[in-house]
Amino acid sequence: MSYECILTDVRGDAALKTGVITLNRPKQLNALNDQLMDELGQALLAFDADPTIGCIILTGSEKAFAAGADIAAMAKLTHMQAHTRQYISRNWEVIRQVRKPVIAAVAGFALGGGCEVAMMCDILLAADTAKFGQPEIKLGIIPGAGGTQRLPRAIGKAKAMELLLTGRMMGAEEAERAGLVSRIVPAATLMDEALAVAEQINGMSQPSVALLKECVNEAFESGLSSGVQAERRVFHSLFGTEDQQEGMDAFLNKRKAVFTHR
Ligand code: CO8
Repeated sequence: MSYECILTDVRGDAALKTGVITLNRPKQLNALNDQLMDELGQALLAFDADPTIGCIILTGSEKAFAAGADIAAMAKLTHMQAHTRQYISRNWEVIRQVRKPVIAAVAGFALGGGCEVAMMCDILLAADTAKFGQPEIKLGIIPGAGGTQRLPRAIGKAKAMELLLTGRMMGAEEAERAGLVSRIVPAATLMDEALAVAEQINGMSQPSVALLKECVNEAFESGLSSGVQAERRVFHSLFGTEDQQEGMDAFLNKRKAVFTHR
């Protein structure tokens, strides 16, 4: 598949590899237009369906993960055009359909829709140059791809309100302190670090990985007791896998587990 607004690559030499998607509209700081979002959706689903791929990494450039939805493409929209999804909002939630872990490797600006896409990922690794924000309020709009919902869940209401209502950007350190990102790494090693995390996960039992992701996401959808119940059912079901036998046998015999993902 050839794309114009993204680059795709497969990295690693183990049995399970890592799919890398790089947002690539450098002149517009990776502003997210319909074509880019369509291509991103296609690439995500293609990696998700590929049995040789474990994790997926989503990244941008040194200067920008993505500076938001493409303002030039949205500027003249009418209410009805926006509402009927003729021009925007196609494919914005595809990333949530992906069953494999998606790691956002963020350097530079992750603003507006860019911050929202990063927050839809499962792990958010930040370069020390990363800057996060939801500046939509300055454009006379509000976030439209989950910013008002995912940001307060990630960093709490007070800080989220301040960032959303003022459009202020926060740097990597503040984002880490607030719990938005899992870790800060030097910009020069961002991709190596993301690939190392992906490779670690690729070495785990993949049924466990997919179900673990489902369970954690359930924490944001349901109440505590139904979430715990869902987790318990998944926990029990994993005793039906060969990987559970292998993992526990390997521990007891002091050797490294070799999972077959069955
Ligand atoms: N859209 C379109 N073009 C952009 C965008 C953008 N979001 N961001 C930057 N660009 C373009 C600039 O217009 C400029 O183009 P040109 O060279 O042709 O003038 C080029 O990228 C470089 O940008 P700057 O010269 O501004 O670079 P600076 O380093 O001076 O500033 C900033 C970088 C701070 C990132 C600045 O570009 C900026 O503020 N950008 C806009 C950020 C923003 O407001 N983002 C939110 C957009 S709205 C949104 O994301 C809503 C999401 C809703 C999703 C709904 C789905 C259903």
